[in-house]
Amino acid sequence: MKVAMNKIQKFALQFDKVIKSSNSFLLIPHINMDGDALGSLLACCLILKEKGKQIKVFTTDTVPSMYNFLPGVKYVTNTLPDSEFDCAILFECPSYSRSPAGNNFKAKITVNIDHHPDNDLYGDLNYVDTGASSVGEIFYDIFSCLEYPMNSEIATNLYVAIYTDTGGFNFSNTTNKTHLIISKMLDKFDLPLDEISRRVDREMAPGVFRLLGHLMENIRIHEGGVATSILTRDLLYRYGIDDADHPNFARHLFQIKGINTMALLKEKKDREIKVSLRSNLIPVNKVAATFSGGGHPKAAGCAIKNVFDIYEAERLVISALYKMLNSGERLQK
Ligand SMILES: [Mn+2]
Repeated sequence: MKVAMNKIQKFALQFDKVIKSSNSFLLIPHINMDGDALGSLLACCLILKEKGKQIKVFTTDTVPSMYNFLPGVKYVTNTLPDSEFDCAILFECPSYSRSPAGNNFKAKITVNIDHHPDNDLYGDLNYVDTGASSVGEIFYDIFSCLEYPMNSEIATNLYVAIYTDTGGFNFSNTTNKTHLIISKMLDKFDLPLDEISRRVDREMAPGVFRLLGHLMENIRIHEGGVATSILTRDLLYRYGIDDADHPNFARHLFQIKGINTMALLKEKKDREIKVSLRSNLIPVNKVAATFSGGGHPKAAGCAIKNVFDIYEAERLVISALYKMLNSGERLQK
């Protein structure tokens, strides 16, 4: 009996053709890489290295310290060669504006793999599955379809990608398939789960921990279940924290009973305000889009420029959130 090929199998075969016909690869995670972008990228990097390919990993960011232990992290660089690559792979960059290289790289073929709903399909080869918990889950499927040999280092990277994007298997993007993938990996490989979750999730430097305490103490609760939190440069200085080292505070702050939507505003160096949005009631990716941002319906982000200060940005965000709340539009169940 001939079984019809599903979407991921079709894509995997095309991906395999590109891998086979290419020798040099440029791998790019999204700006402000997270565990999913980095873990998926490093898993792919190690697979391609095993195949004897030449790999260059490029970002303009430094690797957040909690991911320093990931196998293959030494391959991450901040230099982009002028030469042409056979293939560029972009990891969850919905558009070139989310790529640290923009589209200023030379590649014969560009592959775009993502799970964000606002992906604009700029690649020669695109795979976007908004139902996947993480890009890590997508790569697990691709490697499995193609029977690419995995090892514990590759599995560690995929595990971290899936673990971080599902909030440790807590968020609603966690499915039976997510657990099945984890189960299959744990069946084959002895992964140090406690150490992984401690390093990527629980552990914070003393100053970071105290800063989180400050943010919790000073969270601003507004009408209708909206909360905002303000992280100024001054606070970073007071707690002795390097900008590159923030963990994801939004998740820790979004735990107040009765709060359905929250915004964490962070003051960046050039007076830009970065905003992280979370909600279990309204699609915050649409709110982020009004400030040229994007993301997932329940977790999104944007940057606001040309404001007088972080408090002006806060007022703009609160008013955009109320606009969405008052429109009656709700997250789809
Ligand atoms: Mn992701």
